[in-house]
Amino acid sequence: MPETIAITRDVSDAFAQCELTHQPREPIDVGRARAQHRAYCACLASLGCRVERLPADPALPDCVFVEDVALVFDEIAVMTRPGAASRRAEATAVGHALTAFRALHHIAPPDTLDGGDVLRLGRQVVVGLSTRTTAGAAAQLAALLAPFGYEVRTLTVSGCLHLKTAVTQVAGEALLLNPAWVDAAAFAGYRCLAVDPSEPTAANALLVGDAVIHPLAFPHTRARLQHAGIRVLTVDVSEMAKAEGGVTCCSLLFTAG
Ligand code: CIR
Repeated sequence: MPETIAITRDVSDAFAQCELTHQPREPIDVGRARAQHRAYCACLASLGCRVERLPADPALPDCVFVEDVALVFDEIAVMTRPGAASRRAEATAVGHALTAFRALHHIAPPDTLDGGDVLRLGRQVVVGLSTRTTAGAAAQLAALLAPFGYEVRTLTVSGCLHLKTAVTQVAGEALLLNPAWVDAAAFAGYRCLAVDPSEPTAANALLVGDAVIHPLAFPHTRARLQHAGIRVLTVDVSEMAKAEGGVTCCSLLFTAG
């Protein structure tokens, strides 16, 4: 079995100054966020990942959310040019770490793309068009991936920050989604599980092998996942949630190749 690498980055001293789009600013306990992040890394390690922890940058409030700055495919990595200008400098350290594993390509300006808007389903890549991600970036990604046989399509995201706030993969043929934010009809051939209506932000789950990492805060959706036969490991990410982050956004997972 090829080893799964998990690139992560520690929580910035400036985390409380994170970008916010849909939520009001709430006090963030940076010490607690760090403890939660350590537990998240330990959870990844318990599932067999080799966790690489990049140091935080005190000038980059959102640097813990490494998912948004890069996409790692089996063949290449793509540095994304995040939609929030405050986040673009996050790419330097992550790109440097990725050069050990993949050839790097770049989304060119003026287009922007956040990794949280990219859902990979085998050779199918779904790109959410959001406040962070442009149609031009999706077209650039399609051109970069075409030589490797990936098909890229777009879906408009509304009501939430990223496509993967609304839908993630939770098993080989199963997705978890919030039907208020994304239409299950867009995912023909997949079994679509809905979040519990009382937990609208519960669709962000991280599939690692045959298990799913899911926030502790969503017991009703967790029960739905378990009822569907999915093994769930919970992590407390309450402080990440105050920054509009979830479980996918804190790591980049890929095989060493
Ligand atoms: C932002 O607004 O960019 C950060 N505060 C949260 C990013 C979360 N990323 C993700 O869900 N992929």
